[in-house]
Amino acid sequence: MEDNILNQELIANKLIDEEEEFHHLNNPADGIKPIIKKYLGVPKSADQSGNKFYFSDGDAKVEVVVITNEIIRVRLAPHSVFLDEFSYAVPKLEQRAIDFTLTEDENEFKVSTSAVNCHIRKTDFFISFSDSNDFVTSSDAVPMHWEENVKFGGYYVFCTKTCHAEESFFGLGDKPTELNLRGKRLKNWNTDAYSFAWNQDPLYRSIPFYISVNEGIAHGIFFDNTFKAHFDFGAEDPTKTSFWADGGELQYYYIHGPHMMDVVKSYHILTGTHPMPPLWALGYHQCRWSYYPEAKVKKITNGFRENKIPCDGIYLDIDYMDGYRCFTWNRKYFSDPKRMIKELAADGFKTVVIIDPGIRVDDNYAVFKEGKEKRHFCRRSDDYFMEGHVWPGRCQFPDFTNPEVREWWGGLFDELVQMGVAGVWNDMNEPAVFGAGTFPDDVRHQYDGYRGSHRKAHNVYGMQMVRATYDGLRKLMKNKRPFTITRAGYSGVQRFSSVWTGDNVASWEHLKLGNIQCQRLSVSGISFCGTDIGGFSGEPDGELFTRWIQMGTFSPFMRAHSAGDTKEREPWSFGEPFTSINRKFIELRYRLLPYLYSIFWEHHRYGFPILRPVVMQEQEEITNHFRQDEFTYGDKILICPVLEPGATSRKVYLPKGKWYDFWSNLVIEGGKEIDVQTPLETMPIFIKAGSVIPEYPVMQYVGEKEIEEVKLNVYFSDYEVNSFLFEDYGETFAYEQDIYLEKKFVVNGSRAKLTIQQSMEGLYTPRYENYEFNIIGLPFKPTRIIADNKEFKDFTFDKDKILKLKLRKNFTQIVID
Ligand code: MIG
Repeated sequence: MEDNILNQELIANKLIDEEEEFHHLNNPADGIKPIIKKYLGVPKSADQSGNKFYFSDGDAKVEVVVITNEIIRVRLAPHSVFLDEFSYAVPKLEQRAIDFTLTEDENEFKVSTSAVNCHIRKTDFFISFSDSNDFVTSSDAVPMHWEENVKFGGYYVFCTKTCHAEESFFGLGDKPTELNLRGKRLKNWNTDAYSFAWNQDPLYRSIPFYISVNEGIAHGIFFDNTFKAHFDFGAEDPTKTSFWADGGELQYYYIHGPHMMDVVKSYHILTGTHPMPPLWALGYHQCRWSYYPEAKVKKITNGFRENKIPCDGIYLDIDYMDGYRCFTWNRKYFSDPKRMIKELAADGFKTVVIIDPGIRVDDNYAVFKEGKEKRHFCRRSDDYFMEGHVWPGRCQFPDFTNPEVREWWGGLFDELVQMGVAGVWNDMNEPAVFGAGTFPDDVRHQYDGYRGSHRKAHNVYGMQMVRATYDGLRKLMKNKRPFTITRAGYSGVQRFSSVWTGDNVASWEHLKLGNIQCQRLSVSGISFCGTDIGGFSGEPDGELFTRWIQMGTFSPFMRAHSAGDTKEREPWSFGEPFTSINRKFIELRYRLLPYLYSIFWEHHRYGFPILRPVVMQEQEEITNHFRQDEFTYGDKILICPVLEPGATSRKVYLPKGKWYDFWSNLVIEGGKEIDVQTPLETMPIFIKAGSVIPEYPVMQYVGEKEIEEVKLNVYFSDYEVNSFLFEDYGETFAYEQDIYLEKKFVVNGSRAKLTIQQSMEGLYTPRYENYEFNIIGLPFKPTRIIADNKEFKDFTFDKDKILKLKLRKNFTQIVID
C-alpha cells in the first residue's frame, strides 16, 4: 500500500520533470510549445514614486527600484499586480541612494545613479545596465517573459540576457562543478544528495546569486525567487544567459561592480553576514555518525588530549536520541547527559548535538503532542497532515515559515541549553523525506503571513529551521553566542548559521570539489563553511586524510566527519607520519586563530568573503577566470591545497606583488606560476609582503590558557600595506555594544628603514600586555629601533635575519633603521 503511494508520487514527479524540459527554451523564435509564452510589449508610460519607477506596456508592468548607487532591483508583474514586498533573503530593503534621475529620449527611458544607468528601450522593452563610462555590463537578449500556466496559481517567469564571448560566471552557492560556471545549466531545488558526484545538480542549498565578469568589469545578479529556479550560462546558446523560475515573481537585483569584491560586498548589504561565532567554533571539531555511548565519546575526547591534538568541538549524531526523537536522550547510551557535557566542558570540549526537522508521530512524545495541539505541523492542501518517513519512522514536520512555530521551536532547546549543549547541528532540512525525496508540492506554508505551497517554501524551509534554532539558542544562552550548522539553506542563511557541504566522498576528486565548493560558497555570502574532512562515505587513506586536514586548516569551518560504516577516522587513526602532520596543521589552525577571527570580523562587519578565489585578486586577467585551486584566506595568506595523490610538487599561481613562502620566508615575485615542493608534511602557503599576521600560542582548546603575549609576524615590504587585528571576549554579544578592538597596522618599508604604525577603534581591553614581534625579510641589519619616540635596545637579530622584540601592546609607532 505504502509502496504504491510512493510509486505514484515518483511517477508524478517524473511527469513534472519531463514537462520542465519544455520550459528551458528561451527563444521566442521557436514557437512549438504546449504552453504559450508571453513577452513584454513596448513601454508606453513611465511613472516615478520616490525611488521606484514603473514602466507599462498597457498590461504588464515593470518596476525599477534604486536601492544603493550600485544596486537596482527589477520586478515584473504580468498583469500589473505586484505581490506584497516580502523576502526571507533580504530582511530590510533599505533605500540608501539619494541621487537618482529618470530621463527620457526618443530611444529609451533611463534611470541613473552616480554609478549605474538602467536603460528601458522603447522599441522592445529590453532592459540593460551600463556604468558611468557608458560601458554596457548587462542587457536583455529578449524581453522579460512568462508562461501562464493554469496548473497552479502563478507564472513561470524568464529573463534572458546577452552572454558575451569571454564572459565568466561565479557564485551560485556550492554547485559541485568548475568554479567558472560558463557553459553550465544549473537548478536550485534543495536536495539531499548522499555521495553526490562531480556535476550533480541540484544539491542541498539554493543561492540564486551569480557574478559575471566581462572585459574585466564585474556585475552581479541576485534572482530573489524561492521557487525551483534555473540558470543557463551560455549552455543552450553561447550568446545567452538565462535565469527562470517555476513560479513567483520575476524579481532580480542588478548589482554593479566594477570589482567582484564590490559585488560581493553589495550582495552582503542585501542579504546580511554571519554574526560573530564563538571563538571556539573556529577551532577544530570532531564528528562521526555516531559517537556513542558516553564511554566512546570520552575515549575520543581523551584521545585528543593524550595525542596532544587540539580540538574544541565534539558532535553527537542521531544515535544520542531516544528512537531518533528530537530533544530526547537515549538513556542507555547517555545515562546523565548533563554530567557528561559538564565533564567534557571541563576538558575543553563543547558539545554539539544534531536536531532534524522530522518529529515522530507518537502521542506519548511531548514534542509531537504539543506541536499537534498547537497546529504547528505542515499540512497538505486538503488539510491532511504532511507525513513522511525519516529516521524516527512516521513523522510530521513543523512549518518553520510560521513565526509562531519558530518561536515554539526555539524554546524547545531550553533543556539542551541547560544541560550545557553549546551548538546545534540541523540536518535533513531540505527537507529530506525517505522515498519521496521531499514534501509534495501541495503542502501549504504560512510563509510569515504571505502564504504559499511547498513550491514556494521548499528552498527556504531549511533556512527558516536554522533561523528558529539560532534565535531560540540566542535567547536561551543569554549573552552567549550560539553555534549552529545547517545542511540546507537559501540566500541569507548566513545570518543564522554556518554550513557544511553535505555527504561527500573520501576521494581525491571530492577533495578538489570541496576546495571549489568552499570558495564558491564564500563568494555567495556563505563564508562560514567547510567540508566533511576525510570524506563522509568511503575510506580515505592516510595521505588523503592528511591532505584534507591541510585544506581544512584553511576552511572557515573545520570539522572531520564520517559515516557510521567506515573505519575510525580521528586525526591519529592512520599512524605515523600522518598523526604528526595532522597535529602540526591543527596546531597551525590554532596559531592562526586571531587571524581567522579578524578576517571573520571583516566578513561580519564589512561583508568581505573569507575565502577569495584568485580571480578576485586579478579579474582582468582572463586566465585567472579558470584558476580554481588557489585562493586567499582573507587577503594576506594565499593557499593552494595539494589535490593529487603522491604529489611531490605542484604549480601555484601567485598574484602580482611580493609573497613570502610561509615555510622558508623566501620572497617571491608574483604575477606568475611557480613550482612548489609539496612533501606530505607541507602545503603551499604564501604570505603577502607587508602583512602583519597575528598568532596565538598553541593551545589544546580555546581558553585553555590565559594568553600572555600575542605574536605579530611582520613581513617586510617596500610598499605600504594595512593589516587588521580584531579582539574581543570571543563569546558574548558585547561587540554589538562596541566592546571590541579593531586594530590597524600600517607597515611601510624602504631599503634602509621600516615603520610599523598601530591605531585602534573600540572599547575592549585585552588581558595580555605585550606583543612579541618577529620581523621577517628586513633588507638591512637593524641598528636602531625607536618605539614611540624612545630608543628601544632590547632586540635580537638572528642568523635567519628575523628581528625579534617585545613591545607594549599599546605602541603607536616603531621605526627601525
Ligand atoms: O540520512 O544523521 O549529511 O552528516 O551524519 C543521513 C546522520 C542523515 C546526513 C548528514 C550526515 C549525518 C547523517 N545524516
